[in-house]
Amino acid sequence: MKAWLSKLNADLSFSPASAAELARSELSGAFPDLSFHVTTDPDLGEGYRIRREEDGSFTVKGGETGVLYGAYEMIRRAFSGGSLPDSYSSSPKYALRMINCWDNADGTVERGYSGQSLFFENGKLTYDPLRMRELGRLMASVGLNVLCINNVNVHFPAQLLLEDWLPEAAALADLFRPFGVRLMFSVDFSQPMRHGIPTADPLDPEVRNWWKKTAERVYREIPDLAGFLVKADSEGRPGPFTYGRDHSEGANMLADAVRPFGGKIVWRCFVYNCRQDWRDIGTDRPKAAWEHYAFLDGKFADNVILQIKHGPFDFQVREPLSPLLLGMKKTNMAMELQLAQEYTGHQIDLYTMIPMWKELFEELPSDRIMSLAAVSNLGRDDNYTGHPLAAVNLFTYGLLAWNPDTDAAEAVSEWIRMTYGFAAADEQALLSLLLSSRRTYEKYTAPLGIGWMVTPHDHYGPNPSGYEYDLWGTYHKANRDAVGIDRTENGTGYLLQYPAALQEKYRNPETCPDLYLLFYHRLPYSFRMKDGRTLIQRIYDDHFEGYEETEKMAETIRSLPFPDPDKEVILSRMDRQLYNAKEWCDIINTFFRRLSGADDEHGRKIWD
Ligand code: GCW
Repeated sequence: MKAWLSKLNADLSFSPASAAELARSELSGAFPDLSFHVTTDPDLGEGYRIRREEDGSFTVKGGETGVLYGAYEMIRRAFSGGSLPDSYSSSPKYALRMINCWDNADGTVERGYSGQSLFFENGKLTYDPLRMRELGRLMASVGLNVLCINNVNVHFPAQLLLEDWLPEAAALADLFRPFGVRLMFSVDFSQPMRHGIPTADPLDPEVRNWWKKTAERVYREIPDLAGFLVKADSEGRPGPFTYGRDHSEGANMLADAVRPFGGKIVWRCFVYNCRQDWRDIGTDRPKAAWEHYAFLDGKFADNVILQIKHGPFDFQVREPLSPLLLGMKKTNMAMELQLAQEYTGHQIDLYTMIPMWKELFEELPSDRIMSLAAVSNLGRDDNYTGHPLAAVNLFTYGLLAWNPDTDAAEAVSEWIRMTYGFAAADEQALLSLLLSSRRTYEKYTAPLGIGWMVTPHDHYGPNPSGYEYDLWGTYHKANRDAVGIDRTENGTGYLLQYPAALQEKYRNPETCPDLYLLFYHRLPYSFRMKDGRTLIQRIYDDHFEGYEETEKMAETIRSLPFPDPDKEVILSRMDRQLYNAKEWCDIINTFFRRLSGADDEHGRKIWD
């Protein structure tokens, strides 16, 4: 399966010599009746210019990879029913458009819902070259250019990527290079200690030297490695805190090591107390990233990029924008998204993400960040993404990372047309279903921004108090009168981490947007929403609506002419989604009814 490129033939049995050669062969394969002049100009970098000449031929001029992106732009246009441009030029908004795989050396994928790893098996780096080319092609076709192949939780023996496995890793980098895709490795901050060095202290000369030598060796084998990705002092990972050092000291030490080779250190900011006592009301987890990093603004080296999850918690269905993304003015930042549907339906439930990403950019000026990263939803399944319709998230993520002004509906339609080529009415039906799928999922799961309420650890399906007395700092504190957390200055003070305009937007429960209400406020069930409904009624209504919308979605899905083998997977997952939506709807409504004692005004069934 070649996902959205299945209509496009290409011989991937051997590696193209260069991106320009690949561009030429893709164009002649896609448009056998047209002629092309593909010329490279290094000054154009990843950008390109397309021009239709008087004789009807096309000139595609760009940097080495720019021509490839130009070729795929033409292909995407034509294969999604558009016409080829007379003149068009483009270059990416963000230099690094990254996919982070959470693949382990044993072949499992942390939070993976598409089968085993594409890169690892039984403690070894091992891959099918053909699939690697297919993947490189998929990534290039939507402008993605960095692939971090191993989990940020670096479990042994994944450290060997920088050691014994370098030759195989270099061969993998060779495979991806013509597709404009550069590898990245997640590194273990304590890795020097595997080599007899008694410490990983970033200021220790021996440690610094070890990383320098290691970087030299790695870059000798893979000169265009994008850099290292680091999860430090986060959920039990080693990091600079052990040695009384701060994160700028840790990141800058690694940055020094990769600087001579043009490498970057992508340093994740997912640092919080994951051993919180639920009785401790002085700690509010969403405040953590700001508290750990904001005071370090300006201290990071110029080749360090702080990678910050889009929200202050952890990829919940609805979270406000992380205040850190607005707060750091003198630091390179990347926003981290998650294509893997950890909290959003495990690639069983339909959940198209681009409407959510567009909302983030309403509050985040696109120039504030210099890069986008997304946790991969890829795996060894034939269709790569487990659910064939989950491929829309990979596709649209690529378009958005190239240009954050990408229109959500246009991007999703383009994916549908490339993938299925339905008649107009079917296309429209699938488009509106995909665009509304996130809202539907949101309605039947945790209400109004409160988040969590999922089955612990697995994170699929409802368990309203599963995390309530746990260590993770994710509490809703529902009792018989009220639910939610006051995060204003009268409560935890989280809201004060934002610029004044956003504080204003969320401060007052009367004016706070409904969908964020319980993230920012603790409110009685009798609270009157803007539309006059009580809070408890709104919770019931959303849940019943969420389930009804899922039933309609299932009808639409059953009526659409999906080809095999997609059809079978889509239909069986839709049945599982229906079951899940019903469980969520009934359990959440029952949970709140038992607490509040409030009846549904419309007399619908809520269990005693
Ligand atoms: O919340 C957690 C996920 C972990 C993940 C972590 C992270 C890779 O449940 O599986 O670990 O986020 O982002 O580091």
